[in-house]
Amino acid sequence: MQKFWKKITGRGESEQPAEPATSPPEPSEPATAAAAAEPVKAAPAAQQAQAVETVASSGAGSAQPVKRSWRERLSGSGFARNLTSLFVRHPRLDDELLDELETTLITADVGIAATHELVEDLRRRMHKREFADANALLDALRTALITMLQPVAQPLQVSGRKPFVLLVVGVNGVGKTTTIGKLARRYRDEHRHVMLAAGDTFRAAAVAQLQEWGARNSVPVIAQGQGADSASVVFDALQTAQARGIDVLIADTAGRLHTQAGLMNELAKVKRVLGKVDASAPHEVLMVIDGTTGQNAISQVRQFRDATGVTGLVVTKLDGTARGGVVFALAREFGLPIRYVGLGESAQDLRTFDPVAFVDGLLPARLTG
Ligand SMILES: Nc1nc2c(ncn2[C@@H]2O[C@H](COP(=O)(O)OP(=O)(O)O)[C@@H](O)[C@H]2O)c(=O)[nH]1
Ligand SMILES: [Mg+2]
Repeated sequence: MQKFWKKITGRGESEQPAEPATSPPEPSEPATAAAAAEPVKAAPAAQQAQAVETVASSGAGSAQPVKRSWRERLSGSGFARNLTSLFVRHPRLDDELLDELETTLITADVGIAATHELVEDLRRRMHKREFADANALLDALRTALITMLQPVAQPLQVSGRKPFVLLVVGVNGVGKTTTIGKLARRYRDEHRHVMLAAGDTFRAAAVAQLQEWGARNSVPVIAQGQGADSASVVFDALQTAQARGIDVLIADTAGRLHTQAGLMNELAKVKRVLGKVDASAPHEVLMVIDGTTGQNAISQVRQFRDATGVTGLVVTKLDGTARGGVVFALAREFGLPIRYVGLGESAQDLRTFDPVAFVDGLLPARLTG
């Protein structure tokens, strides 16, 4: 188990103190003029440590970068390229095409059982002469892939509660903080009052990274120093959010602590503490998964689900990866809603999960000849 944990966290222990604050690349957004820090008193009942809040004054919402299509974002991924080249190399309907399709899907981490089922169904239909040509088979594949994803395409509704509390969990490096930054931007653009809580207190850089996203988007960030009790930061943030009539509170958490059990305990505690302030909170436990980790994602979800009661997923880094098939494997294995997917590093690249756009981004449009 310990070995597995090392594997999924995927980074050497030694790198941790030196890790720089990742500054999210958003070249089209000019740096905020005056990132006037506005210190705010902690809510009265907040626990011992004094919360520090930073908020930038303005500068958000300037020139919007062009939002690129799913196909543009996904066509460069290894998965899409492999699918396209498969149909180019096998323009005719035969068993070889299906054998290679099977290999391609398994290589992309769709999962052996799901792939086998899908390919054998296509094979049976092909032998019954249901498909006139490879285009017809491509259509059937498209439909089958979309059908696998449709049940998990359940967008997150954040309007029902005030504040709506999102607890974001997942192993180190998967894109939690980046996703929170992108969500802050999205909800703010929807004219909601957003607040962030820097619950990853394990690494100093994590707090700075969240504060930078907050400053960039004029969204307040509740933070305490490195090493502070994560549950206390989040507790404090929820009380402050309630007092200020915030619409959406998004809490970041650590993806790695000294031990795996320690992390799971901390996350469970954070969740419990939120429940003390608002019995219905958190309203969403959003688990972020790195789409390039392949089948490993399955064991990660199982573990976080058991410890924190995950209610929704975000799959990041689907741009560029050859292993994006894990989205299908996750859908089949857990049936948990996939709320968003990450198709790149800028704020616009976090998309509400859309199975049709996703599958169309992966498959070749139409075969010629
Ligand atoms: N290409 C790509 N990179 C991403 C995406 N989401 C996050 N990243 C990058 O992944 C790295 C780790 O992200 P971070 O948010 O710090 O992960 P955390 O440790 O889970 O908080 C950063 O360099 C991000 O820019 C995505 O959708 N696509
Ligand atoms: Mg982080």
